[in-house]
Amino acid sequence: MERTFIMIKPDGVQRGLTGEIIKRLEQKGFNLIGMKMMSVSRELAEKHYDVHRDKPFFGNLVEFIISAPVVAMVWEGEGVVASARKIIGATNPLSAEPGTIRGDYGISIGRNLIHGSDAVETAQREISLWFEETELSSWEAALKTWIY
Ligand code: RTP
Ligand code: MG
Repeated sequence: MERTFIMIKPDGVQRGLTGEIIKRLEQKGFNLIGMKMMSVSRELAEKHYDVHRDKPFFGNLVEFIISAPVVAMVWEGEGVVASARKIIGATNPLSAEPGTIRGDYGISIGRNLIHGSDAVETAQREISLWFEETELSSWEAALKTWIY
């Protein structure tokens, strides 16, 4: 089953959007299989955003992610990587469609509330960076009887 890594960034946590964000993914039908609120080390933030290391916004991005706690999650379901990106919306909240998380709640590209893996391979890398396999739960029994 496909998995994606979702992180509610410090602004999403501080604006009280954790429940709303979880609700949207949950009601879509995806399954939450791991979650932790945590302070992020500089090392982890830099590894997570390694692909952006040479971009001008890299320094500010890392400082922001380590500035206050985030909620790190793993979600599972058919097509969850691409679907979660649609639910999240475009990187710049001003361009994000209404009805998406960023479109409904954000205005600033540097404070866009939430991260979602951009491809299946990226998701695998990010999940192993942020979670131990033992921190993830199985929905196997429930899925057989309820969802599929
Ligand atoms: P994310 O990785 O956080 O889920 O966001 P994304 O895929 O939609 O966007 P990405 O291109 O991966 O950029 C990562 C984060 O860097 C910040 N950013 N700032 N021009 C800028 O100032 C700029 N561009 C990107 C955003 O916070 C973006 O989420
Ligand atoms: Mg990205």
